[in-house]
Amino acid sequence: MALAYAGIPVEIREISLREKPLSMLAISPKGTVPVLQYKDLVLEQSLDIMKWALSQHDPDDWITDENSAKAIALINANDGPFKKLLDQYKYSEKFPNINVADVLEEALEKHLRPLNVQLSETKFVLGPDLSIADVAIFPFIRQFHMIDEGFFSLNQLDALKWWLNGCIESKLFLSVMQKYPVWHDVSSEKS
Ligand SMILES: N[C@@H](CCC(=O)N[C@@H](CS)C(=O)NCC(=O)O)C(=O)O
Repeated sequence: MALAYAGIPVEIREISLREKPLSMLAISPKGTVPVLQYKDLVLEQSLDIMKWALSQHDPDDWITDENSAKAIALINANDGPFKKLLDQYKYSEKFPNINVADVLEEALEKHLRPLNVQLSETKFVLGPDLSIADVAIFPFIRQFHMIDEGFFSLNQLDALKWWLNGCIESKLFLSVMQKYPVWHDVSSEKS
């Protein structure tokens, strides 16, 4: 989304995580996606890719000197502790010693409710305008919501649900959230 918003043309190579292309591992041996390659630059973290895209072009001020500290703090809370809870919830069979009810309680009290309170006051997580924090966080909230769509209503997370719907229905998200053909290195040799 950040790349599209910044107007940076990219060749998207969708990959199979079960069969990672050697061309990808050659530039990024850690083997996670996304990876961005531009000339000699290789970025291996989503947030680094977002920040780089915005450093090229950020017409609506998604990140500014004023909002960046708060944005990064929210994104770190999301990418660290919330992502851990999301994985425990989403792949609960892999965590037999963890009680899903405890996971949900912690996600609710430490992450979802505070976001809901903020979003009851402002349209976006940092204030009246969309920022890097909204775009970095909502895909994880979307995944959480997809596991049990009744959970948000049950827990009166109405503002959070409203915000999430707005993000999911946005032109920008719809424009990038498409199915792409899976890249195979051999096809590059053929073409
Ligand atoms: N912190 C990294 C996380 C990247 C990550 O874990 N990506 C997952 C897919 S969402 C992955 O590539 N996993 C590798 C695998 O499953 O083999 C980022 O934001 O870029």
